Amino acid sequence: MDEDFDTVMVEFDDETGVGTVTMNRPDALNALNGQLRDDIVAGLRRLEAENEAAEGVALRAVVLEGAGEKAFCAGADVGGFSSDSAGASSEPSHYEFIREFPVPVIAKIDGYCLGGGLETALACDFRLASEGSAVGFPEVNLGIFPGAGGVQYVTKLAGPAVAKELAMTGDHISAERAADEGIINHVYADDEFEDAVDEFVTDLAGQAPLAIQAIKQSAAMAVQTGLNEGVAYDGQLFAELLQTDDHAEGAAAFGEDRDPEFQGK
Ligand code: CO8
Repeated sequence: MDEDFDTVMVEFDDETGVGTVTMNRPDALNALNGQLRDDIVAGLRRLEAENEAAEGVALRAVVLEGAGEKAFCAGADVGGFSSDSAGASSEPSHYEFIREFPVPVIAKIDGYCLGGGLETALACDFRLASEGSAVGFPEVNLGIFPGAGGVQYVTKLAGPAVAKELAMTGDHISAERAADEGIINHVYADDEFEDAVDEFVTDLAGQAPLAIQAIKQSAAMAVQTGLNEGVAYDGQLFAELLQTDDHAEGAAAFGEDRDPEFQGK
């Protein structure tokens, strides 16, 4: 399945279960206007629809990337920003939609990842970057600040000093420094980037989908709640996973010394 929306391209590989959503405004460094934000959500919904005809879970992982040579995403579209970025809507924002999407979303960062673009990457489950990439929060230069939780996310990942440094200076930092600070998961040499991301994502897509979903839910709970409540929540998720066909398959495969084939049931 390949499908184009106005500002994103969507692909699905039914061999691996990997979907790709490509932000496609390369002339504006994939800056987020209202259409692109809506299309990211529409693209993810389109990919999720792959599960409808499948037995179990067809969609196993999603890669979010930016078209063109220069950027993952250079932030909110500065042109249409004050007029269209703050509109009240009953629909979830693309940030929230990614955060709550039941499948892991991997931000594939090759180039600039700034402002709302960095917040989009931070809403994803993983950030993989090429070594030439740069991240930052330039909002302060516009007299604002990262309005979609950027300081919150970076504080949780890297501590308040790093969050304040990024947001208060507006400086870009290298992917390597961002990885040292825990903001980016892995940085790869430019010529190894495509293969390394493919390998990471394909491996992830081969894991038991319901367990992966439970881990995403557990990690989301961990950043918002106390330890006792979080551990109790994990206990419920675990009890549910014990009843799944995937657990039976995993245990059988282990006993038979073969690779498991998980279906997400
Ligand atoms: N919005 C619109 N267009 C952009 C943006 C942007 N954010 N960034 C770049 N472009 C456009 C440029 O205008 C240019 O267009 P054209 O060719 O028509 O002149 C084209 O992309 C290429 O850009 P440059 O020529 O500037 O390329 P350079 O390589 O010289 O520089 C930079 C690249 C450093 C990335 C530079 O473009 C830049 O600094 N861009 C602005 C980055 C920025 O300030 N982003 C933050 C925006 S604010 C934000 O994200 C707040 C989010 C809060 C969310 C709240 C939700 C409720």
